[in-house]
Amino acid sequence: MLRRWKKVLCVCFFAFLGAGMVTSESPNVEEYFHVCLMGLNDAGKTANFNSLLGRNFTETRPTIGFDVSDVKYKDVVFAFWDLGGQCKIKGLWRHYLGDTTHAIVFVIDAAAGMERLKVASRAMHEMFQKAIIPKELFVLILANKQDLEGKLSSAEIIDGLNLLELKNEWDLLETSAKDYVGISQILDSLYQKLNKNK
Ligand SMILES: Nc1nc2c(ncn2[C@@H]2O[C@H](COP(=O)(O)OP(=O)(O)O)[C@@H](O)[C@H]2O)c(=O)[nH]1
Ligand SMILES: [Mg+2]
Repeated sequence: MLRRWKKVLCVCFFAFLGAGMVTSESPNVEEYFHVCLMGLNDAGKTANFNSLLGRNFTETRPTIGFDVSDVKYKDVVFAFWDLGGQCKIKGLWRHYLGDTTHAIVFVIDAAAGMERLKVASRAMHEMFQKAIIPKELFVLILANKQDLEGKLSSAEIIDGLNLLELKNEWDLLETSAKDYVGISQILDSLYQKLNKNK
């Protein structure tokens, strides 16, 4: 009888050990990155959010509160946060960003003209100066609405946003949420940056 129990215990022990080995050798659990969409009202945050989720971009409506959805890309998951409201409620951004944000996607309406770009620039730099955004966060700028006439060039946006003054690492992509232009590059750019830094 005792022998039988010893055998059972032995089998359990090795089964336990085996399970441990399988766990340690099995692929990593998917990496999870939080990405916040920011920018002035009407820039196209929600439209890009929809396009990233494969929805029709016209499903946009003024975002009330916030929306969050996961997008799986390669071996990681991005949780995209779409903040409602505008720069007027900048005070909320600090809480919205929290300590767990890995990257910011700052959306610009490239077709709204230089005056509007300057407003976006002031809002963005104010956030950085007040140290709401930690220096190590990657910032991806989307020059959105590329499908529209009279859009500013990327060089004009880099200049108008004073991007060269940013301490954070940044990149700029031209997108059209309407035509799904640049949408997969958003995921690729974030993947390259965040996966490398992890
Ligand atoms: N033509 C065009 N319109 C866009 C694009 N992205 C957003 N819009 C429109 O711009 C307006 C504001 O977009 P929305 O995503 O709600 O802006 P948000 O306030 O930044 O979330 C809506 O009427 C959208 O349909 C785009 O890439 N091209
Ligand atoms: Mg919105």
